Amino acid sequence: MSTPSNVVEGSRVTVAFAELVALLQEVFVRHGTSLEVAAILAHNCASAERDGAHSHGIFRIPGYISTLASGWVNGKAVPQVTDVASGFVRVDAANGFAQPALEAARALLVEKARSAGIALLAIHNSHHFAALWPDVEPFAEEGLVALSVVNSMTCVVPHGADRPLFGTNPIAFAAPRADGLPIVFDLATSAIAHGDVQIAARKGERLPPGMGVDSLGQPTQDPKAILEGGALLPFGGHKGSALSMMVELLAAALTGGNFSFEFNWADHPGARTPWTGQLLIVIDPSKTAGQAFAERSQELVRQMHAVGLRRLPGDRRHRTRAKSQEQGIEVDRKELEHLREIAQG
Ligand code: NDP
Ligand code: PYC
Repeated sequence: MSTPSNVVEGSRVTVAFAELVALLQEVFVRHGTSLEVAAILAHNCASAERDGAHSHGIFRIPGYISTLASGWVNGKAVPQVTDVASGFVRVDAANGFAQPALEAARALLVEKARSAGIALLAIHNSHHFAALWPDVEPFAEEGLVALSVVNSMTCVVPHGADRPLFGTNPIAFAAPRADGLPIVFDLATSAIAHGDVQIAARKGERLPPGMGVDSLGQPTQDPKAILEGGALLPFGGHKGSALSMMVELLAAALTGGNFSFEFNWADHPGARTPWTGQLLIVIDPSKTAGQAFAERSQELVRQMHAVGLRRLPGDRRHRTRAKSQEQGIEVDRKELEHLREIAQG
């Protein structure tokens, strides 16, 4: 992979989406995944980078590699799909990544959602190390409504408690609308994603107040204090805490996956990917009574803009995507060179 990239300024260069996908695919295969898994993870990771979702783009590659090297995750796992009931699909990800499990079940899930109006996908024995919006947005692109939750690793103190228990537990939602890209939000139920704390620590930046506590349980704005024995707080006090609890119940208890506190990766130094579960609910809104759903969601957006809203969730990401598609994905030159090196061995 020696294609020269365009220099933007200083240490920044641009790379085409297809080139980044191909490069990341080589990286994954080189570090122990099957070609099928590599293709899915590479597309996911490059999409995050393309959309400016930096906490889950190429920043995550060292974590994927160290996890694969530790033997904690099976990069060649073949997911086992079970057709449980008219609206229920289950996948055992076989200690592999969650995205290939979703891919393996996608066609059956959509078929069930279109026939019954709603279908549920329960993934367990899975590792999710990525942003959640790539899992839901494609359903909205084909006219469906999708909701997904995934739990992660203990690092969030439930509201009113003394010690961490929950994961950062994101919730992602996508719905079609008549005149534009789908409406999508994707948010951690912690005050800040763990990935963003790592990025702040790496840059030597302080966090806003209210994100986390140090090892003594005292409020801190120092990301290193949070990472080294401290913990995060849920967003919105008791409300975010309740949502995080819901994610544990849906993503773990309902799927058969681990709660965020139930796995122990201590015997696998380098392991970074939470071994948990994921739930998706897909709804076919063509079954809705009355006016088409996409028209109704467009009307909601129109009214939100009419009262002064400038930015919908997903707008920043979609704008960044458009810029990346036009000009290439902007990345750090050294990071790109490093990817090219590790793709070779
Ligand atoms: P953010 O707080 O950055 O954003 C959350 C959502 O709010 C996004 O949809 C974002 O849209 C939107 N948004 C942000 N600011 C505004 C604004 N001013 N006005 C309107 N909408 C806004 O995300 P988080 O830090 O909570 O999460 C980051 C990522 O981390 C997510 O992709 C999540 O899935 C991932 N994550 C993954 C975990 C895992 O276990 N796999 C665990 C925890 C987090 P936009 O994207 O357009 O900015
Ligand atoms: O950013 O909180 C996070 C996270 C956990 C697992 C993957 N990302």
